[in-house]
Amino acid sequence: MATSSANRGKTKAVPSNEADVLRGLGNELQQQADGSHPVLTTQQGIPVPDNQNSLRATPRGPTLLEDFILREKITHFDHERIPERIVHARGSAAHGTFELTESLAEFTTARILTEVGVKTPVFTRFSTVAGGAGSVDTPRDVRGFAVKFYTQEGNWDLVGNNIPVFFIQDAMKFPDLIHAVKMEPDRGFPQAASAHATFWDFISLMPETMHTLIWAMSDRAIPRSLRMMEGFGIHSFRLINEAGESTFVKFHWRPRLGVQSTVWDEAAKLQGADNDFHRRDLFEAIEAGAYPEWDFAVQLFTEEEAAEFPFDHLDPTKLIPEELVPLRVIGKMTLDRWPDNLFAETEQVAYCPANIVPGIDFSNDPLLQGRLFSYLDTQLSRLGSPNFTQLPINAPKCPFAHNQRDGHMQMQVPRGRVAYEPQSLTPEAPRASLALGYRSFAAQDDDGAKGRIRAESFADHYSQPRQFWISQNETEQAHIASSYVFELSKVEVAHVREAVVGHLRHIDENLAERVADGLGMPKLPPAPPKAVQTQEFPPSPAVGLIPKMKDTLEGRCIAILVSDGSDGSTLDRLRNAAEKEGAMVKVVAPKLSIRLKGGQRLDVDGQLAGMPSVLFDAVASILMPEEADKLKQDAGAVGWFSDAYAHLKAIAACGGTRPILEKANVEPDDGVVPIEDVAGFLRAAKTRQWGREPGVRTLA
Ligand code: HDE
Repeated sequence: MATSSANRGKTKAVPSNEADVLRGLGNELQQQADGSHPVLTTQQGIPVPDNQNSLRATPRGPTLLEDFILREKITHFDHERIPERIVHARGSAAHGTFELTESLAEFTTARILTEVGVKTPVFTRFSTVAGGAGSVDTPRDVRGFAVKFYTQEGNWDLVGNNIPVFFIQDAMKFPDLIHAVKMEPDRGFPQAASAHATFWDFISLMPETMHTLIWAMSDRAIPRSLRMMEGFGIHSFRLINEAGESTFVKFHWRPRLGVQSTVWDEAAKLQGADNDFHRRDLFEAIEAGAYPEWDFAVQLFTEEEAAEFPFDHLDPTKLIPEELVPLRVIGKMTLDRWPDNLFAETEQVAYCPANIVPGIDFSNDPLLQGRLFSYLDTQLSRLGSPNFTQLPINAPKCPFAHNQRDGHMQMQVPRGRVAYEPQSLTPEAPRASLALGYRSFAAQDDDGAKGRIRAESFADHYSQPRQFWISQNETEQAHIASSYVFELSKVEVAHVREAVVGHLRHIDENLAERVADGLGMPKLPPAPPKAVQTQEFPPSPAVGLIPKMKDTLEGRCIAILVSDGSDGSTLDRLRNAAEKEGAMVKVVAPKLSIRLKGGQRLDVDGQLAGMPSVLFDAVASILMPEEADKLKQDAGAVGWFSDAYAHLKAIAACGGTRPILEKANVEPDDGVVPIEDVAGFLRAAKTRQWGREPGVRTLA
């Protein structure tokens, strides 16, 4: 596979297959076009003489119906859109590789999990769930984390999320959940937001949502970067070994850059500053050669061990605490190539949890079982034909042979008279192989009668949310309580707000009190009845977020504000030191081109008004006093500093900047340092100044 560095800087004039065709024909058109580019043609290959004017009867007369060039162009344009995904419509993706570092041969025959050192191509798509394809990147939402492994035994899709549990226990409830969270059908808003009545109405009536909900109210749902998110396969799957024995497995992705999130005010402002914040961040990192990497890890456990868990592992609203079953890192994924074309790849890729390879099998998780049906079904209407598996992004990269024929948009030309089995006419036609073929685990399920029944072992809805809550530090708890307040404050129906706070009382009285107080409730609403007693689990440090932030400048982006008269050597010193530690640096100024002290011209990366500080992890400023005095009058410039301060970022500033800092109410603390203290600034830029928060924000 070509690497990004090999591709960087090259612009493709024509899709490669088109170029091949032209070359293959030794087309004269190539020569006519002076060899530097091909001649523009219609889809039928007819050269286009003029791409500006349609064919008219007279210069001012009507356009002629016979203008096949115009008609073809407009017709194609009219059909360029396909239905967007019903969920996960907004996505960003990249190519890369997966490399196994530890073999699981004891547990599975899957070659992708047994052949150490083999590099398997992958295509990974991250997404928000609720918003449409054109919605923003930074709403509060669960993120999709879908990986297609093009293995030597066929495509394996691990279609996961960045939160390890899901809202509901049964696929039957999925359309209801999604109808509730999407924009309300009569008014068509809000877009990409869960803070509205229908979502919380559904939640308030479905106690099984409580666990995923508390994760979604944490800062996990407002990630800083797609590169800094964990990924989870959520459901239990099975691994099957040579002897046909099964071991349960949960799959995890761990970002090498550590986990990092934004704070809510920052996420909200990012929606205005840059719709494409996450997509751009992923693109820029890959283009810069800072390839995002994740460790791949598994939790392995037997049926007997599962029987001892104080919850049912087949219930997707439950996770298996790492303290109970530790993670075993077995591989690494690196994303190193941006797609050539968003539509052909990111949009047309079709993930499906049912795409699975020999040696891996499903579990009886009822949510997983429903998913096994839904994805292919939706893809048939989204992509319009069962032949979507022939699209380059979906086609396996291993040899394949089948008897599926015909259908809309058949791109292949299958040869021969045989498209069935058994047959005796064509010895080389494909045949099923018991030895190599996929075999389902011969599970013995014999624990009750048929019926529309929810297992009793699925009835405990509050113990794990409580465990999550008590595992958070003070800052994380304050953010969680505050997001409940924010979201519920947008729900205009009092009984829904009260019902949710009632549920929170089963998780933690203090949480319920804080949310009730934030909403101005005169007294705590009653807690609803619950089916089983809440169990008291010990805290699970692994579910925390702030402790998983990494003390590094890698993946961080630092802005340096300069203007006319700024000292170039101070700028260089800071920039070099930051870049040396792996940070990306962008120079910002009131104008796109400035004159440094000494008269030297500098073209900067962005203009101040278009580069608000929410786009950066830390900011520095090198301003002459007279420039700072001017900027002091500009609310945007003052906001650049006050936002960085309120979002708990490190700030380095020269003496000249002081007037704006004062106006922005930036007060000295460990994260506000003089520009000369490069080491101190870079140290502070690796983290957020959590201790500053009580002074800048009222939290629940
Ligand atoms: Fe999905 N989900 N889902 N989902 N899901 C889709 O498939 C569905 C669920 C996830 O980047 C759809 O091709 C049902 C859990 C991701 O293209 C659809 C249920 C998890 C993506 C669908 C679930 C996911 C999807 C929409 C409950 C985490 C984006 C378009 C039974 C483990 C994949 C499409 C991409 C997409 C159905 C629940 C993850 C409609 C019925 C749980 C990452 O088929």
